[in-house]
Amino acid sequence: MDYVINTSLVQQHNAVLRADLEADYAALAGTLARRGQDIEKLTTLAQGFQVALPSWGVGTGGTRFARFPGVGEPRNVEEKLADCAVINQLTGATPLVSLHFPWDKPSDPKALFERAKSLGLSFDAVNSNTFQDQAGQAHTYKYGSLTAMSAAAREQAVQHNIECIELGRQLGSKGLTVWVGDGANFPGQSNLRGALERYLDSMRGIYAALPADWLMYIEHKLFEPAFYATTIADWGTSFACAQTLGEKAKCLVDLGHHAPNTNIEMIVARLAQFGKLGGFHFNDSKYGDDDLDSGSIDPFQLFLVFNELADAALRDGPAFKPAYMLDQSHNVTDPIESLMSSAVEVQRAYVQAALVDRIALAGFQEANDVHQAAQTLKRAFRTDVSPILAMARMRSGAAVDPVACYRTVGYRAQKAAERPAKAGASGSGIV
Ligand code: LRH
Ligand code: MN
Ligand code: MN
Repeated sequence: MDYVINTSLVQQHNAVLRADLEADYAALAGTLARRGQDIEKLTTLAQGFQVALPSWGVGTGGTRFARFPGVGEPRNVEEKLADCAVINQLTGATPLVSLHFPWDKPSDPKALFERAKSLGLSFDAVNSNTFQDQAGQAHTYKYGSLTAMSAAAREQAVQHNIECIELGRQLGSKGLTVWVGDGANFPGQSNLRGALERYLDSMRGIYAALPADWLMYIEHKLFEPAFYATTIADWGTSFACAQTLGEKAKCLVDLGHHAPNTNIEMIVARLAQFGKLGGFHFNDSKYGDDDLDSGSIDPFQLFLVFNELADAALRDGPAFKPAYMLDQSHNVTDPIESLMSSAVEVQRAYVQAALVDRIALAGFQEANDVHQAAQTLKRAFRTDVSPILAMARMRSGAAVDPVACYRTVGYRAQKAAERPAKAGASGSGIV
């Protein structure tokens, strides 16, 4: 395998931190043992955790006001993969990459597949893009894509999604994520029911092209770019569409795609209960679609989401396996640092949720002991599992402290020299 960072540098970094980590780990093992929990099981669990990286997250993002590029940004999909490989090498938690077409459209899918493989990476769900016009396309999406009044624009959008499936198939992907920005900016602009009928009609065409072992993830979002009525605005609409389309259609929950204060963990519980929870785009947000680093604003919410996932996994067994992906935009931090920290934060929530004493919790719930039920969750959430995560990384050959290691090896400075800035270059294409 091609390691992007010299493995002996990672080992040197770990050697310096090893003694302190072992002491912290032993102390936590003692605390957990008194609670009847085996730290080794939790470390094994942490080592098995994976969350996919968004290819569009490794370049500096931007807002609709400006983009302030960083240095050494990846200029093509191959360079994006190299950055993803660094994140995976140092965290040991991100061996999957989610591509976005046409931003990441490979000229030679087989060569890209091989390149990813040599870097220890493979591909998670591929994302289609009908929220912006592509160079040379015949019909505009200005007034919608899968819901457009123009049958030709709808057909073009359907064909693009089918092309994404074909590319994804060659890359070993097993899923297609469909998010459309379709909607209305003004009351009266579009017939609300008619738009959803057209959406379903278009989605049936895409669904029919899915290989047998693929899933289609329907991603909802409250608003933006449509500011009055978004066609797939909420989990209810997403659920109804997934239900209508069939078994292979599931709902994707992007944490930032809800109104502030929405009880997202309850949405997760509902979708899981009815077999339609397909996966996640993890990020954090204060307002809406902020795409901030996972766990940076409301880590308790992230924990509560994983608490529902742990409950669903217990109830449904191995059949329950939603796809975990990050979807973030980094404007003022180094994207590699943000993605590493975010992967660790999602992994942290996963391990903390495994700490919940579910038998005690069920007992408190049955006895209506509200205070102790709430404290049972809080006890797990307050436990600092950092030594477990660091030990999991060290045992997997990753870095005890990924960001510190990344800074020490000077990867960004090296890329700054190798990848001179391109005027107007954007990681995501969204500015
Ligand atoms: C839409 C979204 C969706 C897109 C990505 C770039 O806001 O979350 O997942 O594909 O951003
Ligand atoms: Mn998303
Ligand atoms: Mn989003």
